[in-house]
Amino acid sequence: MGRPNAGKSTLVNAVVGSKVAITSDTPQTTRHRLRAILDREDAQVVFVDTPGLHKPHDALGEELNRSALLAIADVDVACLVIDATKPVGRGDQWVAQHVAATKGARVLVLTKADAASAEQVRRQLETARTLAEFHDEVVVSALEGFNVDGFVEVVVRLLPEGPRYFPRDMRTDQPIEVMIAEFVREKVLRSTFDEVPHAVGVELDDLQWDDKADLVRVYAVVYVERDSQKGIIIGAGGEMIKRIGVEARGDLERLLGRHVFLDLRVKVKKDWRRDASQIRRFGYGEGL
Ligand SMILES: Nc1nc2c(ncn2[C@@H]2O[C@H](COP(=O)(O)OP(=O)(O)OP(=O)(O)O)[C@@H](O)[C@H]2O)c(=O)[nH]1
Ligand SMILES: [Mg+2]
Repeated sequence: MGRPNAGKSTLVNAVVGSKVAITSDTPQTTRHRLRAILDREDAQVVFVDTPGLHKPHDALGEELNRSALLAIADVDVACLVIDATKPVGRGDQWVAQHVAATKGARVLVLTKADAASAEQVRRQLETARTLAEFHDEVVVSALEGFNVDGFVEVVVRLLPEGPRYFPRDMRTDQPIEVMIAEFVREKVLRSTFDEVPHAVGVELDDLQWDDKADLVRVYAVVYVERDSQKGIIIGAGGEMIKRIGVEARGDLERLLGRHVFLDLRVKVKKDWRRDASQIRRFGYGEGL
C-alpha cells in the first residue's frame, strides 16, 4: 500500500523479475489490483499491487481507492511503501492508518533509496516508523535492484505456512487481454503530461493469433475525454500516436513472444471518469 507514485508497481516488477505491472511518473498509474507471483522451492509469495490511495476527485478515483482497500483486507503481510525522496505527509499518514488496521503483519518499505542521501533515508525512516507499529522495516531501490532480495526475505519470514495457491510457472493473475491494454496505456502515460494521462483509458477491440505467420494482431482503442486530448495523442501528422505504437509494440512482442501487428485508434468518450459503468468496462477499479 502507498501513496500514488510511491514506487509500488516498480517494486512488484523487481520482485518477480518481469514486467507484470505498468509504471510511470504519473500518479494513479495503477488502476486495478493485480497479483504477481514469486515461486521458490521453499515459498510461494503472492504480491498484491494496488492503486495508490489518494483523495478522489471523480468516480474513477473512488473506484481505485475502493479496490486498494479491498485488497488489503485479506493479506498476511501488509507493506507500507514510502518514497524516500518525498517528505512523509498526511497522505502517508492516511495510508498508514489503513495498514495499521490490518490483521496481518506489517512491514515498512522505504523505496527509491538510490535517489536519496543516506541522511535523507535515516530521517525518513525515523518519521515513517511513527506512522504505525511495524514487525519489520526495509530500505530498497526497486529501480537498481538494491535489497529487493532482502525485502522478499522479510516478507517470507512473516508468512504463515500454507499451500501453493497458483501454478508454479504463473507470474500474474491478469488476463493477457488486460495486460495488452495496460501496456498500451503505459506508453500513452509516458508520452503525455498534465491532465491527458489521467483522461486515458484503453480498450482492446480484437486480438487475432496467426500461428502460421507467428504473429498476433492487436486492435486497441485509446479513449480520451476531449477532442483536444485526442489531438494531443495523435500529434502533428500522427507523429505521437505512431511513436506510442512503436514503443507499445516492442513491449507487447516481449510479453507475447511473437511478432505483433498493432492497430491503435483514438476516440473520445466524454467524461468517462465519472461514469461507473464505463470505468468497469475498461476493467479499472474492481471491474476485473
Ligand atoms: N529513482 C527511483 N525511482 C523509482 C524507484 N521505484 C520507482 N521509481 C519511479 O517512480 C515512479 C512511480 O513508480 P510506480 O512504480 O509507477 O509507482 P506506484 O506506487 O505504483 O504508483 P501508482 O500506481 O500511481 O500508485 C516511476 O517513474 C518509477 O520509475 C526507485 O527505486 N528509484
Ligand atoms: Mg502502481
